[in-house]
Amino acid sequence: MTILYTPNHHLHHPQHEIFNGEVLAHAEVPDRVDNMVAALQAAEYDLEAVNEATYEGQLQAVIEQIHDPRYVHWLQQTSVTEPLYPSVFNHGETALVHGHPSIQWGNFCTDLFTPIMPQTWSAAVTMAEASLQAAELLASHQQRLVTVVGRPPGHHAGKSRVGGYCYLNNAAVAAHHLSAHGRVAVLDVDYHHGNGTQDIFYERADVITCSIHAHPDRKFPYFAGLDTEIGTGPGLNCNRNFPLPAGITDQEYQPILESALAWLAQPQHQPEYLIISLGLDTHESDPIADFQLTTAYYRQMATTLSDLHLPTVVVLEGGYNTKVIGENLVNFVQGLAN
Ligand code: SP5
Ligand code: ZN
Repeated sequence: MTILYTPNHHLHHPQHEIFNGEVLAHAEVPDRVDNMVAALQAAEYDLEAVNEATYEGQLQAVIEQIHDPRYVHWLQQTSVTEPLYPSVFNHGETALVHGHPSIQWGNFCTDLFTPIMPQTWSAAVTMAEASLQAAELLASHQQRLVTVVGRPPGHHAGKSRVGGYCYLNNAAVAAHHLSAHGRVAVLDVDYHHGNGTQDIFYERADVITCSIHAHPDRKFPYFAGLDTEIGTGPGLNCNRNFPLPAGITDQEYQPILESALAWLAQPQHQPEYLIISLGLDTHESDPIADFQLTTAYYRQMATTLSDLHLPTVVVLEGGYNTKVIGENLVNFVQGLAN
């Protein structure tokens, strides 16, 4: 197994998220990845640092194929010296506005949890680069198992609406790149619905998407994640959601995971590559979530995933207990390599 990680994640360090007008400490912090890196190193894994774009032109093209190029250019070119939050949200009734950057951010952002920091682009593009490198290691048959450890996460970033601490959809970068080489399955096991990934591939049959998550009646992203969302056009029946109640235990999660994998691997789909959006916010101690998965379960979860015997890229998404996130990841990685 190759583990790629992104030291550049330190460039992006949001301080605050705003909920119901209240300014709260931001949950998506650099300590998350620092703890994962320390735990992996303590378990004697070699980590390969991804610092810069070796695939610069190709990466830009992939990012602009999965996201609205207007969003990509804007994020890339907007330089801020202070954190930038949206103030007004454009729901598409009028043309894109210009003017104050806080208004422009409202064209593309869905919430007050996802500020643009002075170096957000640099951090996000490194994570996307690592995801592309991971996919290319599979496509070129150099590796069958690559884990990307970094931040910011990506699965809430859709075609032209981003949010939920996500800017560029890293799992979609890997999936889109691999789709040129064979059919791809994306399984999202983050606590939150992978609405961005669903949005990007909703009309495509070459990338099958599936997400297991907290019911959106109860939790972010609220406006997507129902089991009635099954894809459309050529992508009909190529998306599946498993929205769950609070308090899910290991014993309750396991059969749902098995159903998700059976659905992904069914004969009509026949995936040749697997992308895992791995959120560790399903853990019993997560401060913003309400599932009850244990540390030991991540090993079983990964072993179950490895039973598909597909070349696999794991991309890190959420997980906000910075004390246990590393140990949980080590358990997962060990189970995957079984
Ligand atoms: C990648 C990922 O896991 N993103 C999750 C984003 C969820 N953000 C929700 C933030 C809700 C703020 N919490 C308010 C608590 C009020 N008591
Ligand atoms: Zn999450």
